[in-house]
Amino acid sequence: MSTRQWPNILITGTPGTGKTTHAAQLLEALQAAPSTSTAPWQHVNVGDFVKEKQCHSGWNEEWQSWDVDEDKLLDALEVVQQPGAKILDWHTCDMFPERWIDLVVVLRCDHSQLWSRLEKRGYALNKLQENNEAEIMEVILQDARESYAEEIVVELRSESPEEMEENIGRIVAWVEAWRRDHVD
Ligand code: DAT
Repeated sequence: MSTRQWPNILITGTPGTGKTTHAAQLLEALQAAPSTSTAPWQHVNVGDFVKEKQCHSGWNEEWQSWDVDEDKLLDALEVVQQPGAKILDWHTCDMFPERWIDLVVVLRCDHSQLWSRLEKRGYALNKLQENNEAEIMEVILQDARESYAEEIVVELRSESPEEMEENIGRIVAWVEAWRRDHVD
């Protein structure tokens, strides 16, 4: 049982599904809502964190990404997650200890829309194909369901600004409910 005063939220999904956009908007919404604004909310983009804290063993040319050193990353993040009120944003969800996370949001997107989002980002064909297939095969959703208790994993569609707004509202309401259940 966590002793956190505020929950940690993990926003995950295939690259391009909208994690960083959601995390930024969620941060604003939580900072604005009177019921949640007293917490020191922070958005932790884990990809950026890996780079900043050098939790990697070098640049992978083939995949155009850092090879993550999981032990280093977990050590560095242990301290960060500890007080709660963190929005973690990453495309991998099965690495974190279960006790760190109170809600796992898995964002989903139609694979052809995802392809064009990632094409705009300039991804190479191997990365486009890998991510397209991962979204079709629901890889992240399955990883989330295998790694966390069923009741804390929610799958949300992220194909339009309206859906994003609705998702943010749902997550803020969830945080309010978490506070009622755990602290108030
Ligand atoms: P991620 O962090 O998962 O890689 P992102 O937040 O950078 O994804 O979003 C990728 C692109 O898609 C970006 O141009 C914003 C757009 N996008 C994401 N979610 C969206 C949504 N629900 N509606 C419209 N556009 C969206």
